[in-house]
Amino acid sequence: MRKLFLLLLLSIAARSLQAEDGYELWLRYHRITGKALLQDYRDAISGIYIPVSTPVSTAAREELQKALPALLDKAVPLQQQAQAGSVIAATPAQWPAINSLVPAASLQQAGAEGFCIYTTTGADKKIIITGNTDAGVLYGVFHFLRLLQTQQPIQQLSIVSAPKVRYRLLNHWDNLTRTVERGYAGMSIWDWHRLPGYIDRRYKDYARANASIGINGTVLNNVNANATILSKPYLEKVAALAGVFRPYGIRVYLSARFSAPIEIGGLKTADPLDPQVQQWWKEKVKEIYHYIPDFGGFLVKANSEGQPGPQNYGRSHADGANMLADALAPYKGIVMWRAFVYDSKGDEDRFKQAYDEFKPLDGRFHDNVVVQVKNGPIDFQPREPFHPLFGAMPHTPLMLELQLTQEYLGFATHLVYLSPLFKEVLEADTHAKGPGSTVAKVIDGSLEGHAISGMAGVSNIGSDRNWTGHLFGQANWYALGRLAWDHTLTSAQVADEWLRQTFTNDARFVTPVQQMMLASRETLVNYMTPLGLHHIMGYGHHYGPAPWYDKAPRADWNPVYFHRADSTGIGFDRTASGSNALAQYAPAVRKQWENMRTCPEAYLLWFHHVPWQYRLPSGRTLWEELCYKYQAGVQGVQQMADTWQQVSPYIDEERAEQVRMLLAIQLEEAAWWRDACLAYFRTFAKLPLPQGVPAPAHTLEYYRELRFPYAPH
Ligand code: GCV
Repeated sequence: MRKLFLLLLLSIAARSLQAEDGYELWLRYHRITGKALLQDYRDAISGIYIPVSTPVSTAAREELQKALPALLDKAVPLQQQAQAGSVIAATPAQWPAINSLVPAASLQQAGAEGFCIYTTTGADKKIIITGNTDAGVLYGVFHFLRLLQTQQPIQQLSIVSAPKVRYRLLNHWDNLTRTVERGYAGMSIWDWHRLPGYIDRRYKDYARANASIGINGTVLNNVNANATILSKPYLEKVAALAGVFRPYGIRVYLSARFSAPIEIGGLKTADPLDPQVQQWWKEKVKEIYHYIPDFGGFLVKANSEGQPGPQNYGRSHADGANMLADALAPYKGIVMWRAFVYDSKGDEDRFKQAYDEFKPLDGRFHDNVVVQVKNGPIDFQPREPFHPLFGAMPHTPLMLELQLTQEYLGFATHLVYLSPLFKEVLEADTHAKGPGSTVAKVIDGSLEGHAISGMAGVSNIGSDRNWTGHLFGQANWYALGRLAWDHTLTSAQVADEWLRQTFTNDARFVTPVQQMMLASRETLVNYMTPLGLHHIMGYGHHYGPAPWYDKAPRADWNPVYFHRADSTGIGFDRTASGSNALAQYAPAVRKQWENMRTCPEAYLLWFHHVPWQYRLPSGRTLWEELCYKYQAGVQGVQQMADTWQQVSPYIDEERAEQVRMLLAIQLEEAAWWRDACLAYFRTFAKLPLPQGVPAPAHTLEYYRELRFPYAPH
């Protein structure tokens, strides 16, 4: 007996010392720490009852069998029938007793993918996790495990939850070579060469992680697409991945190259109105569904940044999208047609081009087309005003595209929690149908009653052991899923959940780190692009500051195009006296933003060319405020580093050290941003640095001469 006890102690000690490398993400399932709570959970949970064994219910069972014994540190057997203390996971069709235990109205509310979690009353209490479909039950299982991992009471559960958005997707910008465009976490996790024969364990863990946060689709390849993905050998590989993801409710989608009929079909044209082209796509789609019967559909980048598209043949985006949509319609597939388009013809403000091209097409897309719109009009900047297309195309479903990979936000080196950025756009009021017409209501379909609704995040996942390069990048993947499921969750809630599951429930860690996460995005905006500056980073790779850069082959790839600093002031005049991009917004928005006095300070230089000595509500001049913001950004990173040092003792050394090292780099890079930008802008403002803002560490020439030929891009 004593020996057994000693062995148990040893195994517990070994476990808590075990190095953690981040691979398990937020699905760590470590033993519940509080004694009383552990006892409560042990009392409430005696076993698992799952009456059927469909592929999805098997995934749910496996997850419960992995998690419950580990969390409770006791055996939690599979049971042949429900009894007191059973955790039951089933649809009412699979276990009809649910009908008398769970209110019918709750099940109705759960819809096709939602779930209900109920603790029954009476002497033989049970926990019922149910939904109308297997997928709903699986989401419920993951939610239940989230409750346990975040140490919530489970005595009287009565939860109903349904996703607010139907298509909740990751977009991988992964190439067939395994490089990842704008990827900073290693190579692509898709091992194309060894597929379909070799199934990496990661595929399943990827699916588990996604299902746990409600993500139900993944676009496997880069929007700058290679037509080869549509060839037979690659479809077999895609089918193998789809097979791994299916039990987790995840469908596979592909980025389609518009010129594929020429490249792999041997046709002379890809004109969407050409009957041969239409026929080619129909046959290709039929072939795809032969391999992948639940294929989700296509994502398309067309006539943008050199990609082929319908305009090559004098046709419109609607012509192109509808042709693909018609091929997919018999199988219920969809087309996600991207609105990220701009060209270098003419000198029209790049801000305006997507709206100008798409607004006239409103109502011309077929029913299974959704237009995918980036959160802002330029390109995933640290802060952008909401895209003017939101609210402007009432007859077309629009889905929101966010970027998890930190192309413009310090790559995988900077700690930036993106939920506040996501929420900022979701809560922005388009005023399309009067006050309260938020972007969230546009993209969840509720504003205009659209059946298709969606949210996508450009993936930050790669082959790095911890998946996202920076451990805190995991929080952005997590936030995408949670907010796509329920955009009313707050950033604080999402951070709290993620921290508790990923690190510890210890409040001495969770509270300060949650605060640090919540402030991190504003901190980054301050040290990179305060007051509405945008797109002033290094050319091509987008690494580091280069506000002086003016050598790009296109005007609108140059930082100088965007900040327009001169001796009189700084900023892009987008009012009626400038490019008039503001005219693309509803009158209520336009009115507020077109006046320098009422325009929110955060967007000031997005819309106005502001004199250096202009006095802001703070009483400071624009120049002073710019300097203070840059300085505040650097101080913010210093605070993050200090906080991290204080809380490190509460977590494992390996992860604490990883984050510490990255914060030290972030601090250096924040100071670099501040110094380089102020050294440059000072040449126009010709004003002294205000008190408290240190002189740049180097000359402007020094910063201008820095080169990074191998920066990831
Ligand atoms: C996939 C930006 C990025 C490109 C990306 C493009 C897009 O321009 O820099 O790498 O291409 O956006 O979203 O299509």
